[in-house]
Amino acid sequence: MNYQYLLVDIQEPIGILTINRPEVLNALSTEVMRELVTALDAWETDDRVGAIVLTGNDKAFAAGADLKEMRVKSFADVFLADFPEGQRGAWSRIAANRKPIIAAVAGYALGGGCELAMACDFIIAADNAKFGQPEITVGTMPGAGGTQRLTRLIGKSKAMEMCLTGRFMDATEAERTGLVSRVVALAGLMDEATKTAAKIASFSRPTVIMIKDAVSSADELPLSQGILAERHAFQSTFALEDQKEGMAAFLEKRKPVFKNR
Ligand code: DAK
Repeated sequence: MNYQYLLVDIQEPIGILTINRPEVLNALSTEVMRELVTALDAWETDDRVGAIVLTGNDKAFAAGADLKEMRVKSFADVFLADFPEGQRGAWSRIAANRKPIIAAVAGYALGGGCELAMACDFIIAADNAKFGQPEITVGTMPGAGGTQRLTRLIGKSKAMEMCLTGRFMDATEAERTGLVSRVVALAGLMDEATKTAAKIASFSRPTVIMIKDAVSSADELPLSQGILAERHAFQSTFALEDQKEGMAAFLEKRKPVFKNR
């Protein structure tokens, strides 16, 4: 598959997707999102890929949905087509991908770009990263999870302030508030992100999926149901050869060899 706006690189056991529209700070047009969903859907069932890094360039992860594309649309256009047409559900589909996805964010992650980073499983940020939901400054509002995922990640007060003022948050504040898992020097961002992805991909794949599902459900489930679902998933890992191998390897003081079985 040839992509116009994505660089696609499989370095087994990980896949690296780079949004490549630098002239407009990686603005997320319908076509960019279509390509992203296509690539991520393909990797969901690709055994060569155990974890994914999604990134942009040093200046921008993505500065939002494409304002040029949106500018001319009427209410009837966006409502009837459930705009962004072709992007419908894209952010949710990315969040629901079974493979862990790390957003490696340098520069701007704004609007739909911030929402895209938050739809990933966690964010590693470069020290020049800037996050924001500036839709209000262009007369609209977040539409792909900004009011919901941001609020769950950093709490109502800060999310409300960011969505109502369009203020950007720098990397230090993003780490302090829990929006990102870690901040690293810009020069080391991809090294850190790919090493982290490779580490995840080295573990038992079924276990990785169960952990991703369990953590992801924490936002949706009441605590007692989440704890129960977690316990049942934990117990089901005992049906895996990899659980026997992992514990045997520890006790025999050797590295485990996981077979994803
Ligand atoms: N769209 C289109 N072009 C963009 C863009 C964008 N979001 N952001 C930047 N560009 C373009 C600029 O127009 C400029 O193009 P030329 O003038 O060179 O042709 C080029 O990128 C470089 O930008 P600047 O010259 O502005 O660069 P600066 O360094 O001076 O400023 C900036 C960087 C990031 C502060 C600034 O570009 C900026 O404020 N950009 C707009 C940020 C923004 O407002 N983003 C939110 C857009 S609304 C939904 C899904 C998603 C969404 C909604 C619904 N559903 C699923 C329902 C999302 C909505 C949004 O994201």
